[in-house]
Order: sequence, then structure tokens, then C-alpha cells
Amino acid sequence: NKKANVLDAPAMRRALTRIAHEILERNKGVEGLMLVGIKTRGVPIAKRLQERIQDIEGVKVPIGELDITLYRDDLSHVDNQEPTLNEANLKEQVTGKNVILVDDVLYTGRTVRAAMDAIMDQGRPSQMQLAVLVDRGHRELPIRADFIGKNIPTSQNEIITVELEEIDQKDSVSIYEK
Ligand code: 3GP
Ligand code: 5GP
Ligand code: MG
Repeated sequence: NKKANVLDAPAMRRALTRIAHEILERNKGVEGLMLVGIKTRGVPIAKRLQERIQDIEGVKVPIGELDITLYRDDLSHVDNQEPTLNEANLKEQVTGKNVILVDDVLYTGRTVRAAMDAIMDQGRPSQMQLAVLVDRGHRELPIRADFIGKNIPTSQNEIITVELEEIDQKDSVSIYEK
């Protein structure tokens, strides 16, 4: 059951535009940048950042996607499951690139850890950074995001629902009680 809407479509658009500017500011432009979205919803978010960066700088930075999934039957079994790489589909070389991982929600950090492993298996990036739409806390690993759309402190029995136009026909982020 729903507790609160956190981001509507305009708020999400502003957050992603801000992150695009932050990425460019931190890295002094687009040189060497590559965006890698973590499936499912990290992928359209990475595409939107690519578009925003193109609007701002006139350059289309390369993009890739990673499929990292949990061995599990449903979300109630999420605890104690390790995220694993399904398949890497990185068309561009990661070696020498500043790889910016993009995901919808950052929680324990285990998905990002698996994503970093997967990238490192493909080559040697010069740097990696992390952009997330939502940081909901409860990290179990020493991982933090460089770029955050919205910090949403949650309890363990709350979940964040992220809906994106490309997949869910609407843009919104809300908090639910499990
Ligand atoms: P996503 O792949 O688009 O990110 O894990 C399958 C989906 O379930 C994910 O969609 C994610 O948004 C959603 N989800 C909601 N709560 C959780 C959670 O606690 N853990 C995981 N792994 N996914 C969750
Ligand atoms: P972590 O590996 O950091 O525990 O979880 C990150 C991954 O799990 C992200 O890809 C994210 O989609 C999903 N996830 C974890 N918690 C939530 C949540 O509350 N809501 C949604 N939508 N996804 C979550
Ligand atoms: Mg996700």
C-alpha cells in the first residue's frame, strides 16, 4: 500500500537534468565518458542522461547496458541473495573510459559491486562513478553514489517504486509499505 509520492514527472526531469550537469561539471566535459545502465530501469535512465548531456554539450557519449539479477523467486527472498551477472552487452570498449554506472535505486550496494566486477572483467576503465535516481540507504558494502537524484531514507519494510515512461507509461517515484 502506497504511503507517499516522492517524485512526479517534472521533478524527475529536473533531477536528471541536474545530474547531467553534475556529471559534466565533475568531469570537466564529456571526454572519455561512457554511461552504463543496469537493467532494467537503469537503462532508460542512462539513455535520458545521454540525451541531456547531448542537449548541453552537443556530444553523444557512448552507452552500454549490464544485466545483473538476483537468484530469487520473489522480492521477499531478496535478503541473502547475491546479485549476479546475466550477460554483458558492452559494445564499446571500457578500457581507458570513465565509466558511469547508472541505476534506479541504490540499496545494499551489492548490485553495484557486481556491476563493477562485470565492468572490470571487460577491461580497465580509467575511472568509475555511480549515478542513481534514488538512494534509499541500508548499505551493506562500502559503496556510495557520486550523483543522486533523491535521497529517500527508508525502513527495511518500505520499498521504493520507480516507474518510467519507457517501461511503465508514466514517470514517478513513490514509497510503499511491504
Ligand atoms: P528494475 O530491474 O527495473 O530495477 O528486481 C526486479 C524489480 O523489482 C526491479 O526493477 C526493482 O525496481 C524492483 N524492486 C523493488 N524492490 C526491490 C528490492 O528490494 N530489491 C530488488 N532487487 N528489486 C526491487
Ligand atoms: P542493492 O543491490 O543495492 O541492494 O539493490 C539495488 C538494485 O535493487 C537496484 O537495481 C534496484 O532496482 C533494486 N532495488 C533495491 N531496493 C529497491 C527498492 O526499494 N525499490 C526499487 N524499485 N528497486 C530496488
Ligand atoms: Mg534496478
